[in-house]
Amino acid sequence: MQTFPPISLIGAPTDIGAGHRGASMGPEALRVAGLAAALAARGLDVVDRGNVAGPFNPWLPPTDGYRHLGEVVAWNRAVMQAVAAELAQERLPVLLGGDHCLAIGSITAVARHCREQGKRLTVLWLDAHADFNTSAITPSGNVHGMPVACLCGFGPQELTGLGGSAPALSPEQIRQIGIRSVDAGEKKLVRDVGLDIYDMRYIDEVGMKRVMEEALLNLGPRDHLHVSFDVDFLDPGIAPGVGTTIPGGPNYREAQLCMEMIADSGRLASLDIMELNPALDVRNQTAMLAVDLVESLFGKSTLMRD
Ligand code: HAR
Ligand code: MN
Ligand code: MN
Ligand code: MN
Repeated sequence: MQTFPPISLIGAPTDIGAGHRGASMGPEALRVAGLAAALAARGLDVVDRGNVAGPFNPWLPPTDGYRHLGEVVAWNRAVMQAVAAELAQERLPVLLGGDHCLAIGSITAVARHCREQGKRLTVLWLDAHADFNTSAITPSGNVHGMPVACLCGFGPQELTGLGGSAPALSPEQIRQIGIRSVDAGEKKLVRDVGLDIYDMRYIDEVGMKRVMEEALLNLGPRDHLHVSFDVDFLDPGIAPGVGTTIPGGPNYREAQLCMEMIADSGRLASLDIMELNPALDVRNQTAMLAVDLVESLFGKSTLMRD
């Protein structure tokens, strides 16, 4: 079993990049669902750093293909700084979203930390969506549909260069799991860059076990594994509390196996929990499910394997 460094929870209460209001309440819903206590009960050292701050959501239509670009940049800068501060103290940052545009700041900080420490970074992107849109092809202008493209250098300079000049990631560092909604222009772009996508069709055909074996292949002691968990990865039947539900996602056991196999890899070093929208949830069930899955991600297992 992996021994984890001390964990820092960082809330980012905004829906600035989303198409529905309400992800701004995500951090508090995860706290109410008992995230810190659940991790502490596993013997982990957990500190809740509270929330980072940023501009309010003016809820305006897109301009030049982006909604709220200035505000998105401000929030991502705040997130990047907060995540970098935890990594610098050799702590494991857990970002509580907030919409998924904030993964730009989070992963930019992680990528810089890995570069400085000579670590190899791999990002597992658990999502219904590829999040690889650009201003030219986005159907919505919502930046939560663009973070993976931005991290790979496709996007506005303010976001692609958040941590300096070079893109934070190259496409070979990313493995996407659970994908089942990709827009037409986005589809062409992910093919062109060769993004490694384990979509639902592939999960149906070979099963979650083989998918995770392939996605986690060749991780060694020099590897830093970042998990960016968009809660809409999960089937909406078990996780209704997200802004953009897409039918046909992983069921409870498939999602648990995915998390358990990540835990078994022993390489988890940073995490985002994103897109939880309490305004659309039912009695906080999606937040409680997310906490249950994150426990597995940190090594909780059935009695047969402890
Ligand atoms: N692909 C659509 C768009 O870009 C919807 C994106 C929804 N994104 C998220 N994050 N919920 O994955 O507008
Ligand atoms: Mn480190
Ligand atoms: Mn999504
Ligand atoms: Mn997403």
